[in-house]
Amino acid sequence: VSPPHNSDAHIFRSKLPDIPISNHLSLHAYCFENLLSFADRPCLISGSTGKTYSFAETHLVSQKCAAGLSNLGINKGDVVMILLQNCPEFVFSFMGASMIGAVTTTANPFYTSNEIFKQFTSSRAKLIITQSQYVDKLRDSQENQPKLGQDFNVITIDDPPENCLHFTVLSEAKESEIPDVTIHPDDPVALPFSSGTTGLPKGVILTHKSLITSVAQQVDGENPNLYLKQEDVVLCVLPLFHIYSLNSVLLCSLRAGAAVLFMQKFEIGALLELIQKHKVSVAAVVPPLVLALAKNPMVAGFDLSSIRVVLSGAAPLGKELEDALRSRVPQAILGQGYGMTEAGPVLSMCLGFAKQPFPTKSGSCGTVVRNAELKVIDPETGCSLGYNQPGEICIRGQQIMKGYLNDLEATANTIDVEGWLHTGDIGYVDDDEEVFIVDRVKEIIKFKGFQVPPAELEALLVNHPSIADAAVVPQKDEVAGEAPVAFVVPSNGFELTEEAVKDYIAKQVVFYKKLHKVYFVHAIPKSPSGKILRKDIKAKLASTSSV
Ligand code: 4UV
Repeated sequence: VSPPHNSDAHIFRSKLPDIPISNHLSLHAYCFENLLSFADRPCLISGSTGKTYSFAETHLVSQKCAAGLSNLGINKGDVVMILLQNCPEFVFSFMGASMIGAVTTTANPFYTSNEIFKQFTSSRAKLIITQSQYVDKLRDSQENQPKLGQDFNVITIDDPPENCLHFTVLSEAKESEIPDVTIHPDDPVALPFSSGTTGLPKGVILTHKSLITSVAQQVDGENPNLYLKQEDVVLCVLPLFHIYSLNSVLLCSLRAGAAVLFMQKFEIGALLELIQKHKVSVAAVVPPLVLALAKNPMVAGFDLSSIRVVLSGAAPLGKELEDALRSRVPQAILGQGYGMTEAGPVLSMCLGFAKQPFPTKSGSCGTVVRNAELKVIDPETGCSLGYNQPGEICIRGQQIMKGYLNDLEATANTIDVEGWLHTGDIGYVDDDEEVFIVDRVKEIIKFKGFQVPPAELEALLVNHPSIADAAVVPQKDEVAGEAPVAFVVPSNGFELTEEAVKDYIAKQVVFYKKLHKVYFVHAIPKSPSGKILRKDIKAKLASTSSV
């Protein structure tokens, strides 16, 4: 299908001028390019132990890990799975893999065994780097799945259980043994999983060029869009397995010379302690964290005056909430970033974070990043729309994914022949070039910013012997933003309870994919081609919950 004639497309650009971007480099060379000017400054700080690695140490241990991975038989193009909470070893492993041209797929350590193996198998990973507490899940593979010790190695960053290796096989290898590899800018370096606009989670191929471009769009240039200084302490509480934290917290800080403070798991008291103790200056958060910072009474007992920037992203942030947080950290600039894994990930970023900032409005998701083009199209006709007209947001630039792993069809449905990536988000650009997101036309449900792919839950539901058909849609939730709820058609003659269905799903998925409600119905509304009519179900849901 040829796209509609778009030569007259209205294309939105950043207010910042384009800059030269060193995306001919490899990602590690780019991130550590300016290392010598801040070699001895703190780079990685463990929140729990206080242990700090300087930039020079971080670089050196990453090189050792590169050699160690190579010694274990990992070659250019091979995939390594990182299954870790936030910690320095995450960084050493990721950068080390990059240095030998290997690819990292990042997964949530709270995933169930099945969720882990789905991603592990689909990405054809060769090795898992994790913590001993998660190893039992890795022994729990099904008959047709790969076996620990036999088909893949496991490395733990703490005491290794039976048949596992200790992280020192990587971190104590000789950096002189790094093999000589040639890395092409279009080679993959990261493989996060995302369900995109439809279907099951898929491997998103991010290349050296895409990630360098995205980081440069944020922190490079004389007037960086996201100005990070060497004196900054950047909070890393959002999980590094998600692209938001990996890119905008870790990679951006490495490039800019700012310190990254790791917190393994969000807990408000510990978080406030850390902010006060380490004088956190930049906090990357998601709306539920904004809620905690804005509303939790404990906040009043801590000194948060070091915070100069709060970046919120991954889900919509209400204006009232933003204003409530402003009263808690009046000295800070609050703003949003808008990202999507497939987009590399950042599409737009608040220009209030720039070195020479622009005034911005609350509720906006920022302005399209520099060196990129954004357009808004009419979802029906595909024609591009002008200022203040809502439509589907599309993005084009060198930062977007190369495509989905082994899925040409899904790739073609997401990136059109003109190179535009279609986000499935509905939004508009206002007269000040600020992007506002108003709706989502894709299936994905966002629970606290985490992806919940309805197709995955629907597949599990119809696997149940007493369920004939099912559909999963989002329901509004005060704290989480959205939560998944199911419409279920029981098979003829079977009795099913809501609790039984909820338990059945809960056993198979990570906590944020659990069903919050189950509605029993006689049929799932579908189009003639068999597609679930999610709009109709959502409308029905809206009318039932208002009764
Ligand atoms: O694929 P994903 O899980 O990716 C993300 C990435 C978010 C960010 C945010 C700021 C950054 O600086 C950054 O590096 C990465 O969430 O989910 C993509 C979908 O999440 C919704 C939207 O529907 C995307 O298509 N979303 C993301 N950011 C926002 C948002 C936002 N600020 N406001 C509303 N929805």
